[in-house]
Amino acid sequence: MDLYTHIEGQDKEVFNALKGEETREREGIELIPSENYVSKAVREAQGSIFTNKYSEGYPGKRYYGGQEFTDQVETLAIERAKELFGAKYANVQTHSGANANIAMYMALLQPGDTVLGMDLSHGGHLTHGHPVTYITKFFNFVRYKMKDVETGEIDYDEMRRVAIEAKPKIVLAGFSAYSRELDYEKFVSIAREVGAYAVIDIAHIAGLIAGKAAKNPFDYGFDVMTSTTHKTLRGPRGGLILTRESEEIAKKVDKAVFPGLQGGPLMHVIAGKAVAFGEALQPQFKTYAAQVIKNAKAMEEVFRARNVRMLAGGTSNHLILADVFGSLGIPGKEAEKLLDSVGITLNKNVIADDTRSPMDPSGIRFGTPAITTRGFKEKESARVAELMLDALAAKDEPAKLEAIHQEIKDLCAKFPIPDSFV
Ligand code: DSN
Repeated sequence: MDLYTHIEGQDKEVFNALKGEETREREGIELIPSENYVSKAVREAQGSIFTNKYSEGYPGKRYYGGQEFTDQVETLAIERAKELFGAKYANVQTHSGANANIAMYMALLQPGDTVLGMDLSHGGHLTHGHPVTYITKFFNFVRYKMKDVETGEIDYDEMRRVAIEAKPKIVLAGFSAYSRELDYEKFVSIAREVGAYAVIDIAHIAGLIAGKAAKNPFDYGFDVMTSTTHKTLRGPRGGLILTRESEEIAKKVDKAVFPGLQGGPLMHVIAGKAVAFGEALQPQFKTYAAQVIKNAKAMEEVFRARNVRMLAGGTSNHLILADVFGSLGIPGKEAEKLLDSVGITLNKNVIADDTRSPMDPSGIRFGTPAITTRGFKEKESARVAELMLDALAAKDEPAKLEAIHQEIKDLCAKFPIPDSFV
Protein backbone atom coordinates (compact mmCIF):
# COMPACT_ATOMS: atom_id res chain seq x y z
CA MET A 1 0.00 0.00 0.00
CA ASP A 2 1.11 3.57 -0.57
CA LEU A 3 2.33 5.75 2.27
CA TYR A 4 0.79 9.16 2.73
CA THR A 5 2.72 9.99 5.89
CA HIS A 6 2.24 13.74 5.81
CA ILE A 7 -1.43 13.63 4.94
CA GLU A 8 -2.03 10.95 7.56
CA GLY A 9 -0.39 13.10 10.22
CA GLN A 10 -2.29 16.24 9.36
CA ASP A 11 -5.63 15.42 7.72
CA LYS A 12 -7.38 12.16 8.62
CA GLU A 13 -10.44 12.89 6.47
CA VAL A 14 -8.49 13.23 3.23
CA PHE A 15 -6.25 10.34 4.29
CA ASN A 16 -9.27 8.07 4.72
CA ALA A 17 -10.60 8.99 1.28
CA LEU A 18 -7.20 8.26 -0.27
CA LYS A 19 -6.91 4.88 1.40
CA GLY A 20 -10.48 4.03 0.43
CA GLU A 21 -9.77 4.82 -3.21
CA GLU A 22 -6.56 2.84 -3.11
CA THR A 23 -8.37 -0.24 -1.81
CA ARG A 24 -11.14 0.21 -4.38
CA GLU A 25 -8.61 0.37 -7.22
CA ARG A 26 -6.53 -2.55 -5.93
CA GLU A 27 -9.40 -4.94 -5.15
CA GLY A 28 -11.74 -4.15 -8.04
CA ILE A 29 -11.67 -4.62 -11.79
CA GLU A 30 -11.58 -1.34 -13.68
CA LEU A 31 -13.36 -1.59 -17.00
CA ILE A 32 -14.16 2.07 -17.69
CA PRO A 33 -12.41 2.32 -21.07
CA SER A 34 -11.20 5.88 -20.47
CA GLU A 35 -9.34 4.98 -17.26
CA ASN A 36 -6.01 3.39 -16.55
CA TYR A 37 -3.32 3.02 -13.88
CA VAL A 38 -0.25 5.26 -14.12
CA SER A 39 3.21 4.29 -12.94
CA LYS A 40 4.61 5.51 -9.67
CA ALA A 41 7.10 7.55 -11.71
CA VAL A 42 4.20 9.47 -13.27
CA ARG A 43 2.61 9.97 -9.86
CA GLU A 44 5.88 11.20 -8.38
CA ALA A 45 6.16 13.78 -11.14
CA GLN A 46 2.54 14.80 -10.69
CA GLY A 47 2.97 15.13 -6.94
CA SER A 48 6.21 17.06 -7.30
CA ILE A 49 7.41 20.56 -6.47
CA PHE A 50 6.64 21.71 -10.01
CA THR A 51 3.16 22.42 -8.65
CA ASN A 52 4.69 25.49 -6.96
CA LYS A 53 5.67 27.22 -10.17
CA TYR A 54 3.89 29.69 -12.44
CA SER A 55 5.08 29.38 -16.05
CA GLU A 56 2.74 31.32 -18.34
CA GLY A 57 4.11 31.22 -21.86
CA TYR A 58 6.18 28.53 -23.55
CA PRO A 59 9.78 27.28 -23.16
CA GLY A 60 12.15 30.22 -23.73
CA LYS A 61 9.24 32.72 -23.76
CA ARG A 62 7.82 32.97 -20.25
CA TYR A 63 6.26 35.83 -18.38
CA TYR A 64 7.96 35.09 -15.03
CA GLY A 65 11.55 34.25 -14.04
CA GLY A 66 12.94 31.04 -12.60
CA GLN A 67 12.06 28.87 -15.58
CA GLU A 68 15.19 26.86 -16.34
CA PHE A 69 13.72 23.60 -15.04
CA THR A 70 10.15 24.15 -16.21
CA ASP A 71 11.59 24.81 -19.67
CA GLN A 72 13.55 21.57 -19.48
CA VAL A 73 10.58 19.46 -18.49
CA GLU A 74 8.10 21.02 -20.93
CA THR A 75 10.59 20.66 -23.77
CA LEU A 76 11.02 16.99 -22.89
CA ALA A 77 7.25 16.48 -22.95
CA ILE A 78 6.94 18.28 -26.30
CA GLU A 79 9.80 16.41 -27.98
CA ARG A 80 8.59 13.03 -26.74
CA ALA A 81 5.00 13.72 -27.85
CA LYS A 82 6.25 14.70 -31.30
CA GLU A 83 8.28 11.49 -31.59
CA LEU A 84 5.43 9.29 -30.35
CA PHE A 85 2.88 10.57 -32.86
CA GLY A 86 5.05 11.72 -35.78
CA ALA A 87 4.00 15.34 -35.28
CA LYS A 88 6.04 18.40 -36.15
CA TYR A 89 4.50 20.42 -33.30
CA ALA A 90 2.99 19.58 -29.92
CA ASN A 91 1.26 21.65 -27.27
CA VAL A 92 1.28 19.83 -23.92
CA GLN A 93 -0.35 22.52 -21.79
CA THR A 94 -4.09 21.86 -22.03
CA HIS A 95 -5.46 20.80 -18.68
CA SER A 96 -7.87 18.29 -20.23
CA GLY A 97 -9.16 16.84 -23.47
CA ALA A 98 -12.18 19.16 -23.36
CA ASN A 99 -9.84 22.15 -23.16
CA ALA A 100 -7.77 20.73 -25.99
CA ASN A 101 -10.87 20.59 -28.19
CA ILE A 102 -12.01 24.08 -27.21
CA ALA A 103 -8.54 25.52 -27.87
CA MET A 104 -8.44 23.71 -31.21
CA TYR A 105 -11.79 25.31 -32.21
CA MET A 106 -10.52 28.71 -31.09
CA ALA A 107 -7.35 28.24 -33.13
CA LEU A 108 -9.02 27.16 -36.36
CA LEU A 109 -12.44 28.86 -36.37
CA GLN A 110 -14.11 32.24 -36.25
CA PRO A 111 -17.35 32.56 -34.24
CA GLY A 112 -20.24 31.26 -36.33
CA ASP A 113 -18.10 28.77 -38.28
CA THR A 114 -19.29 25.21 -38.73
CA VAL A 115 -17.84 21.90 -37.53
CA LEU A 116 -18.90 18.50 -38.85
CA GLY A 117 -18.59 15.99 -35.99
CA MET A 118 -19.90 12.61 -34.88
CA ASP A 119 -23.29 12.52 -33.21
CA LEU A 120 -23.02 11.89 -29.46
CA SER A 121 -25.57 9.10 -29.52
CA HIS A 122 -23.53 7.30 -32.18
CA GLY A 123 -20.25 7.56 -30.25
CA GLY A 124 -19.15 11.22 -30.44
CA HIS A 125 -18.18 13.36 -27.46
CA LEU A 126 -19.91 16.27 -25.70
CA THR A 127 -17.18 18.64 -26.95
CA HIS A 128 -17.88 17.59 -30.53
CA GLY A 129 -20.91 19.83 -30.42
CA HIS A 130 -23.55 18.60 -28.02
CA PRO A 131 -26.13 21.36 -27.36
CA VAL A 132 -25.50 21.24 -23.58
CA THR A 133 -21.99 22.67 -24.08
CA TYR A 134 -21.22 26.41 -24.30
CA ILE A 135 -19.18 25.95 -27.47
CA THR A 136 -22.43 25.54 -29.38
CA LYS A 137 -23.21 29.20 -28.57
CA PHE A 138 -20.14 30.22 -30.59
CA PHE A 139 -19.85 27.62 -33.31
CA ASN A 140 -22.31 25.74 -35.44
CA PHE A 141 -22.22 21.94 -35.34
CA VAL A 142 -23.57 19.52 -37.91
CA ARG A 143 -23.36 15.77 -37.52
CA TYR A 144 -22.69 12.45 -39.10
CA LYS A 145 -23.76 9.04 -37.84
CA MET A 146 -23.29 5.35 -38.48
CA LYS A 147 -25.06 3.98 -41.53
CA ASP A 148 -25.35 0.54 -39.98
CA VAL A 149 -25.24 0.25 -36.19
CA GLU A 150 -24.73 -3.51 -36.47
CA THR A 151 -21.39 -3.13 -38.31
CA GLY A 152 -20.42 0.36 -37.16
CA GLU A 153 -19.92 1.59 -40.71
CA ILE A 154 -20.09 5.37 -40.84
CA ASP A 155 -22.42 6.86 -43.43
CA TYR A 156 -19.67 8.49 -45.47
CA ASP A 157 -21.98 9.37 -48.37
CA GLU A 158 -24.30 11.29 -46.06
CA MET A 159 -21.28 12.84 -44.34
CA ARG A 160 -20.00 14.12 -47.68
CA ARG A 161 -23.47 15.41 -48.61
CA VAL A 162 -23.71 17.32 -45.31
CA ALA A 163 -20.16 18.64 -45.74
CA ILE A 164 -20.93 19.98 -49.23
CA GLU A 165 -24.16 21.58 -47.97
CA ALA A 166 -22.92 22.99 -44.62
CA LYS A 167 -19.36 23.94 -45.70
CA PRO A 168 -17.69 23.15 -42.35
CA LYS A 169 -14.30 24.66 -41.52
CA ILE A 170 -13.44 21.50 -39.57
CA VAL A 171 -14.23 17.88 -40.39
CA LEU A 172 -13.83 16.23 -37.00
CA ALA A 173 -13.19 12.52 -36.56
CA GLY A 174 -12.92 10.77 -33.21
CA PHE A 175 -15.19 9.41 -30.53
CA SER A 176 -15.62 8.36 -26.94
CA ALA A 177 -17.98 5.43 -27.44
CA TYR A 178 -17.30 3.80 -30.80
CA SER A 179 -15.57 0.47 -31.20
CA ARG A 180 -14.39 0.34 -34.80
CA GLU A 181 -11.61 1.96 -36.83
CA LEU A 182 -12.55 4.94 -38.96
CA ASP A 183 -11.82 5.26 -42.66
CA TYR A 184 -9.28 8.07 -42.36
CA GLU A 185 -8.84 8.44 -46.11
CA LYS A 186 -12.54 9.26 -46.47
CA PHE A 187 -12.44 11.88 -43.67
CA VAL A 188 -9.42 13.62 -45.15
CA SER A 189 -10.75 13.51 -48.70
CA ILE A 190 -14.10 15.03 -47.63
CA ALA A 191 -12.25 17.72 -45.65
CA ARG A 192 -10.03 18.56 -48.63
CA GLU A 193 -13.01 18.62 -51.00
CA VAL A 194 -14.82 21.28 -48.95
CA GLY A 195 -11.69 23.20 -47.90
CA ALA A 196 -11.94 22.21 -44.21
CA TYR A 197 -9.26 21.25 -41.72
CA ALA A 198 -9.13 17.51 -41.06
CA VAL A 199 -8.99 17.11 -37.28
CA ILE A 200 -9.28 14.01 -35.11
CA ASP A 201 -9.84 13.64 -31.38
CA ILE A 202 -7.76 10.58 -30.52
CA ALA A 203 -8.36 10.75 -26.75
CA HIS A 204 -9.56 7.15 -26.49
CA ILE A 205 -7.09 5.52 -28.83
CA ALA A 206 -3.96 7.66 -28.29
CA GLY A 207 -2.15 4.77 -26.61
CA LEU A 208 -3.11 2.37 -29.39
CA ILE A 209 -1.70 4.81 -31.95
CA ALA A 210 1.44 5.53 -29.91
CA GLY A 211 1.94 1.77 -29.43
CA LYS A 212 1.46 1.18 -33.18
CA ALA A 213 -1.53 -1.10 -32.59
CA ALA A 214 -3.80 1.31 -34.50
CA LYS A 215 -3.32 3.40 -37.64
CA ASN A 216 -1.79 6.85 -37.19
CA PRO A 217 -4.19 9.50 -38.59
CA PHE A 218 -1.21 11.71 -39.52
CA ASP A 219 -0.20 9.06 -42.07
CA TYR A 220 -3.49 9.84 -43.84
CA GLY A 221 -3.03 13.61 -43.84
CA PHE A 222 -5.01 14.80 -40.81
CA ASP A 223 -3.90 18.33 -39.92
CA VAL A 224 -4.41 18.26 -36.15
CA MET A 225 -4.95 15.64 -33.45
CA THR A 226 -6.35 16.46 -30.00
CA SER A 227 -6.13 14.04 -27.13
CA THR A 228 -6.18 13.32 -23.45
CA THR A 229 -3.08 11.80 -21.90
CA HIS A 230 -4.65 9.54 -19.28
CA LYS A 231 -6.63 6.91 -21.16
CA THR A 232 -4.91 4.24 -23.28
CA LEU A 233 -1.83 6.51 -23.28
CA ARG A 234 -1.48 5.81 -19.52
CA GLY A 235 -0.26 9.23 -18.44
CA PRO A 236 -1.46 11.82 -15.93
CA ARG A 237 -4.87 13.44 -16.43
CA GLY A 238 -4.48 16.13 -19.07
CA GLY A 239 -4.72 17.20 -22.70
CA LEU A 240 -2.52 17.33 -25.77
CA ILE A 241 -2.72 19.01 -29.19
CA LEU A 242 -0.55 17.75 -32.05
CA THR A 243 -0.04 19.49 -35.38
CA ARG A 244 1.22 17.35 -38.25
CA GLU A 245 3.27 19.91 -40.16
CA SER A 246 1.80 23.42 -40.44
CA GLU A 247 3.73 26.01 -38.43
CA GLU A 248 0.87 28.45 -38.99
CA ILE A 249 -1.63 26.09 -37.35
CA ALA A 250 0.78 25.25 -34.52
CA LYS A 251 1.24 28.96 -33.75
CA LYS A 252 -2.52 29.47 -33.68
CA VAL A 253 -2.90 26.47 -31.35
CA ASP A 254 -0.27 27.81 -28.94
CA LYS A 255 -1.94 31.23 -28.86
CA ALA A 256 -5.36 29.69 -28.35
CA VAL A 257 -4.16 27.59 -25.39
CA PHE A 258 -2.29 30.48 -23.77
CA PRO A 259 -3.28 33.27 -23.44
CA GLY A 260 -6.51 32.49 -25.32
CA LEU A 261 -8.05 29.90 -23.03
CA GLN A 262 -5.84 29.01 -20.08
CA GLY A 263 -3.57 30.77 -17.62
CA GLY A 264 -0.58 29.14 -15.97
CA PRO A 265 0.16 25.60 -17.14
CA LEU A 266 0.12 22.77 -14.61
CA MET A 267 3.85 22.12 -14.73
CA HIS A 268 3.68 19.15 -12.35
CA VAL A 269 1.22 17.50 -14.76
CA ILE A 270 3.43 18.39 -17.72
CA ALA A 271 6.31 16.68 -15.87
CA GLY A 272 4.02 13.64 -15.52
CA LYS A 273 3.25 13.81 -19.24
CA ALA A 274 6.99 13.84 -20.02
CA VAL A 275 7.49 10.72 -17.89
CA ALA A 276 4.48 8.93 -19.41
CA PHE A 277 5.53 9.77 -22.97
CA GLY A 278 8.99 8.41 -22.12
CA GLU A 279 7.33 5.17 -20.99
CA ALA A 280 5.21 5.00 -24.14
CA LEU A 281 8.37 5.27 -26.24
CA GLN A 282 9.72 2.04 -24.72
CA PRO A 283 9.34 -1.14 -26.80
CA GLN A 284 7.17 -2.80 -24.12
CA PHE A 285 4.46 -0.18 -24.68
CA LYS A 286 3.88 -1.72 -28.13
CA THR A 287 3.23 -5.08 -26.46
CA TYR A 288 0.83 -3.37 -24.05
CA ALA A 289 -1.12 -1.63 -26.83
CA ALA A 290 -1.46 -4.83 -28.86
CA GLN A 291 -2.60 -6.75 -25.77
CA VAL A 292 -5.30 -4.14 -25.00
CA ILE A 293 -6.95 -5.01 -28.33
CA LYS A 294 -6.45 -8.77 -27.94
CA ASN A 295 -8.12 -8.60 -24.53
CA ALA A 296 -11.07 -6.64 -25.90
CA LYS A 297 -11.47 -9.26 -28.64
CA ALA A 298 -11.46 -12.00 -25.97
CA MET A 299 -14.28 -10.23 -24.12
CA GLU A 300 -16.14 -9.71 -27.39
CA GLU A 301 -16.07 -13.46 -28.10
CA VAL A 302 -17.73 -14.22 -24.76
CA PHE A 303 -20.46 -11.63 -25.31
CA ARG A 304 -21.08 -12.99 -28.80
CA ALA A 305 -21.18 -16.60 -27.62
CA ARG A 306 -23.73 -15.63 -25.00
CA ASN A 307 -25.86 -13.73 -27.51
CA VAL A 308 -25.49 -10.24 -26.06
CA ARG A 309 -25.87 -7.59 -28.72
CA MET A 310 -22.81 -5.38 -29.20
CA LEU A 311 -23.07 -2.10 -31.03
CA ALA A 312 -21.06 -2.12 -34.26
CA GLY A 313 -21.10 -5.91 -33.97
CA GLY A 314 -18.12 -6.05 -31.62
CA THR A 315 -14.80 -4.24 -31.39
CA SER A 316 -11.62 -3.41 -33.25
CA ASN A 317 -10.18 -1.29 -30.45
CA HIS A 318 -10.17 -1.22 -26.65
CA LEU A 319 -13.90 -0.84 -25.92
CA ILE A 320 -17.24 -2.57 -26.27
CA LEU A 321 -20.73 -1.13 -26.12
CA ALA A 322 -23.28 -3.76 -25.16
CA ASP A 323 -27.06 -3.47 -25.37
CA VAL A 324 -27.81 -5.09 -22.02
CA PHE A 325 -31.38 -3.84 -22.01
CA GLY A 326 -32.14 -5.21 -25.46
CA SER A 327 -30.44 -8.56 -24.83
CA LEU A 328 -30.98 -9.21 -21.12
CA GLY A 329 -33.80 -6.85 -20.18
CA ILE A 330 -31.49 -5.07 -17.70
CA PRO A 331 -31.08 -1.29 -18.17
CA GLY A 332 -27.51 0.05 -18.30
CA LYS A 333 -27.88 1.88 -15.00
CA GLU A 334 -28.98 -1.25 -13.17
CA ALA A 335 -26.20 -3.28 -14.79
CA GLU A 336 -23.61 -0.66 -13.75
CA LYS A 337 -24.84 -0.78 -10.14
CA LEU A 338 -25.03 -4.55 -9.96
CA LEU A 339 -21.56 -5.02 -11.43
CA ASP A 340 -20.19 -2.39 -9.06
CA SER A 341 -21.49 -4.47 -6.19
CA VAL A 342 -19.30 -7.41 -7.30
CA GLY A 343 -16.19 -5.26 -7.82
CA ILE A 344 -16.47 -4.54 -11.55
CA THR A 345 -16.54 -0.86 -12.50
CA LEU A 346 -17.88 0.26 -15.86
CA ASN A 347 -20.35 2.86 -17.08
CA LYS A 348 -23.90 2.91 -18.36
CA ASN A 349 -23.96 4.35 -21.84
CA VAL A 350 -26.44 5.53 -24.40
CA ILE A 351 -26.48 3.34 -27.51
CA ALA A 352 -27.25 4.38 -31.08
CA ASP A 353 -30.97 4.96 -31.54
CA ASP A 354 -31.53 4.28 -27.85
CA THR A 355 -35.16 3.95 -26.84
CA ARG A 356 -34.29 4.95 -23.26
CA SER A 357 -33.01 8.23 -21.81
CA PRO A 358 -29.31 9.28 -21.52
CA MET A 359 -29.49 9.09 -17.71
CA ASP A 360 -31.10 5.65 -17.85
CA PRO A 361 -29.88 4.21 -21.14
CA SER A 362 -29.92 0.71 -22.64
CA GLY A 363 -26.21 0.11 -22.79
CA ILE A 364 -23.01 -0.38 -20.89
CA ARG A 365 -19.54 0.65 -22.09
CA PHE A 366 -16.46 -1.21 -20.97
CA GLY A 367 -12.89 -1.77 -22.09
CA THR A 368 -9.49 -3.24 -21.43
CA PRO A 369 -6.82 -0.50 -20.93
CA ALA A 370 -6.68 -0.86 -17.13
CA ILE A 371 -6.95 -4.66 -16.85
CA THR A 372 -4.22 -4.98 -19.48
CA THR A 373 -1.96 -2.72 -17.41
CA ARG A 374 -2.64 -5.13 -14.56
CA GLY A 375 -1.25 -7.96 -16.66
CA PHE A 376 -4.47 -9.65 -17.76
CA LYS A 377 -4.21 -11.63 -20.98
CA GLU A 378 -7.00 -13.11 -23.12
CA LYS A 379 -7.77 -15.88 -20.58
CA GLU A 380 -8.37 -13.50 -17.67
CA SER A 381 -10.22 -11.00 -19.86
CA ALA A 382 -12.58 -13.69 -21.12
CA ARG A 383 -13.13 -14.83 -17.54
CA VAL A 384 -14.07 -11.27 -16.52
CA ALA A 385 -16.59 -11.17 -19.38
CA GLU A 386 -18.05 -14.49 -18.16
CA LEU A 387 -18.28 -13.17 -14.62
CA MET A 388 -20.01 -9.99 -15.82
CA LEU A 389 -22.69 -11.99 -17.60
CA ASP A 390 -22.95 -14.49 -14.75
CA ALA A 391 -23.52 -11.62 -12.32
CA LEU A 392 -26.20 -10.06 -14.53
CA ALA A 393 -27.91 -13.46 -14.79
CA ALA A 394 -27.73 -13.90 -11.00
CA LYS A 395 -29.03 -10.47 -10.10
CA ASP A 396 -31.46 -11.84 -7.50
CA GLU A 397 -29.14 -14.50 -6.08
CA PRO A 398 -26.97 -12.99 -3.30
CA ALA A 399 -24.92 -16.14 -2.70
CA LYS A 400 -23.91 -16.37 -6.38
CA LEU A 401 -23.08 -12.65 -6.46
CA GLU A 402 -20.92 -13.06 -3.36
CA ALA A 403 -19.01 -15.93 -4.98
CA ILE A 404 -18.43 -13.82 -8.10
CA HIS A 405 -17.19 -10.92 -5.96
CA GLN A 406 -14.75 -13.24 -4.20
CA GLU A 407 -13.41 -14.52 -7.53
CA ILE A 408 -12.90 -10.90 -8.66
CA LYS A 409 -10.96 -10.12 -5.49
CA ASP A 410 -8.83 -13.25 -5.94
CA LEU A 411 -8.09 -12.33 -9.55
CA CYS A 412 -7.07 -8.81 -8.50
CA ALA A 413 -4.80 -10.20 -5.76
CA LYS A 414 -3.12 -12.42 -8.37
CA PHE A 415 -2.57 -9.44 -10.70
CA PRO A 416 -1.58 -6.47 -8.52
CA ILE A 417 -1.41 -3.01 -10.10
CA PRO A 418 2.24 -2.62 -11.16
CA ASP A 419 4.37 0.25 -9.85
CA SER A 420 6.49 0.49 -12.97
CA PHE A 421 6.33 -0.40 -16.66
CA VAL A 422 10.00 -0.02 -17.65
N1 DSN B 1 -15.09 11.01 -19.88
C1 DSN B 1 -14.42 10.51 -21.05
C2 DSN B 1 -14.83 9.13 -21.39
O1 DSN B 1 -15.16 8.41 -20.47
O2 DSN B 1 -14.82 8.74 -22.54
C3 DSN B 1 -14.57 11.38 -22.22
O3 DSN B 1 -14.55 12.68 -21.83
